[in-house]
Amino acid sequence: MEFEQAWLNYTKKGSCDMVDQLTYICVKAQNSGQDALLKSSVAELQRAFSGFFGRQLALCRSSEADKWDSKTEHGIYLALLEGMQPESYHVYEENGEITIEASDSRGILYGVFELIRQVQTDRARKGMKIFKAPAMPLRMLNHWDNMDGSIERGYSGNSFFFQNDRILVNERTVTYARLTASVGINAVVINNVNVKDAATWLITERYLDKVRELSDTFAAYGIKLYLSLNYAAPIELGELENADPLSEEVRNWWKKRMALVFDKVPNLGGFLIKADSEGRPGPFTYSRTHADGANMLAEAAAPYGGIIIWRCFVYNCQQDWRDEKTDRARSGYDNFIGLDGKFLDNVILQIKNGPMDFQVREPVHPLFGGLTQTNQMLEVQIAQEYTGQQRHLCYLIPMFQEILKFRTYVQETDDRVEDIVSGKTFGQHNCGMAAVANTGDDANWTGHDMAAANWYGFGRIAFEPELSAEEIAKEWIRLTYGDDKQVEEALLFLLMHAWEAYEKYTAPLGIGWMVNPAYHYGPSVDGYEYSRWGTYHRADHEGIGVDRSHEGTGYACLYREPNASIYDDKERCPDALLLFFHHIPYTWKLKSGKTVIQHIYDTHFEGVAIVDDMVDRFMKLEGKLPEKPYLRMLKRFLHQKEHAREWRDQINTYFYRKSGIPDEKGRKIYGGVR
Ligand code: GCW
Repeated sequence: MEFEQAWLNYTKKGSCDMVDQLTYICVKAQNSGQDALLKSSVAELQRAFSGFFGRQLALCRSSEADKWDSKTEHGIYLALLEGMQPESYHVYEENGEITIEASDSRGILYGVFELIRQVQTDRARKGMKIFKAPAMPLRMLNHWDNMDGSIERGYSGNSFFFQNDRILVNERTVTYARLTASVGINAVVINNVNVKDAATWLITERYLDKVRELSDTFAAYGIKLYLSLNYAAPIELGELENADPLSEEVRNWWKKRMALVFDKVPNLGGFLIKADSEGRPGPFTYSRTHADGANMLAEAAAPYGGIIIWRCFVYNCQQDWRDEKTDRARSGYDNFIGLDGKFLDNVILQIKNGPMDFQVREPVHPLFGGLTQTNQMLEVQIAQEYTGQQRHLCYLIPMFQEILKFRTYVQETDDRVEDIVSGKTFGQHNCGMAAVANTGDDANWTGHDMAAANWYGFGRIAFEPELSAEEIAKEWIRLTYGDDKQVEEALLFLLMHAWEAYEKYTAPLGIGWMVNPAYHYGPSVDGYEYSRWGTYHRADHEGIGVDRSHEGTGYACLYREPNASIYDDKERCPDALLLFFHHIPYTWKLKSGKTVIQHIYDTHFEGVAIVDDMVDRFMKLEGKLPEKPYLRMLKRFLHQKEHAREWRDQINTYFYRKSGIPDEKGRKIYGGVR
């Protein structure tokens, strides 16, 4: 399959004050010839400068630097030196030379991509001085790719890691690694957390040589490869009768297995595990805890520096919809809070941003701020499972930023989610942020060309959470499409309004769901209402919402104060989350002054109007954007325009029929009560 270069598009004009004098790249590091990362760094610079300026930069080792006449020629220096924080870099200009300094070669590579970004955005100026250090230690992508080549919740083609139960390593893999590393992502899980069939065998001789090849390819770009693990592997590989984490036999089995795996793939970062969740095996079968399960694996992986990332997405997916006391939102918290402090140091709990499942709006997961003695990672999803599946535009970075800035009140300062997962709050080093990836083998990688902004943006905020969503969007536009002002303005408007629009025309006020079961696309208000998944809106003719206050399921009380009291109180709970926390009459007045029902009608009309405006603005770019991406995007935007109407009309009609309350603005709502 053909593939494009996305934002590493070095054909667009960039600028650099000193480019006319730059003739060489000089590497100041011992054994630089053997360091794959330094080689990648040099190659990337050469590629970029030849793409931008048609300049072939020659490579010299430090000993040869003198041979260039320093009066007329200058170089870019890549220098490894002691004393800087891991992965951090300096990029600066002095006397016509550009220097990139770091203490490790990953820092050099990130510095190189920084310089390239500066050139592409016309900021590579005389006297520039940039110092950057990543906020989060682990910046990870989780791919849900299956070995048959399909992708769970994949919206951009098939896997480029797997095909017919084989692992693929090719040119596309290298470009993927370059794109991923260019935004500072340093870890990748290649296979689906639902580990079944051939994927269970990834930790056996059948695949380890190929896993090694892939991990070496990634390593050249500073990316550690991780695998998702099948908790029941000892059984499913036909070697043991059970997988009890406290059984000596099972523990030894894992020790031997880890010895083999790390012997074959010494670069491997570790494993991601989904256990006792949605039918996956886990320690519950043996009446053991998640800590027992995770620690068994952690102990086996520890001698090799392996990390065990254990997911907290654990809930009862066999719920009876009649049961109003059981609350899926509580389950992650209830399952893990009692285990705080019981996990080994090489275990990280991976917690979804919200307590449900990547809805367009959810409160922040109460385990953030709940756990104080456990390594934690934030899991977000850039695959837009519930946010338009990469057919609708939904730029998610503004949402992620809200989550990162959320104050947990676990302590007086440095208590935001961002502080926790950066390791600031509790002094942890095994922590960070993971995103469920949105890539596939489509030529443009992400189905919707503009969905690439989520991949780009995720890496950028995990590295530098203080960047604004808008700055990131601008960078991405500039890097991908060049410096045309009209293009920048229009695409920026689209990106910055997309989440708001999507939230407006889909499920209202934080209630979520209302999608077609199983494939999760398109409106179906009652799609999940009478199901076993624990995802209800409880609408009747008087009102809607789930009572999660102290009188209801008590979920609101899982937060620290003042969050708990705010969420618990209908009057103080933010409008955006009101139906998540409370069952509310349609006639209830929101803080905006509107009733709930009028808010529903208004936002649904507004959401569609924003999309219409977005599409109009987009269509003015005909002839300004390259034809192929323009046509690809146009198709999706026209679909979004129509589909947003479908959402609006189904939601509005549903609530009109339920409540019998007409729209006070008299707009067209279909059916029922007159
Ligand atoms: O809600 C679910 C998704 C599943 C996914 C699961 C998870 C990988 O619909 O497809 O399984 O979340 O996060 O484990």
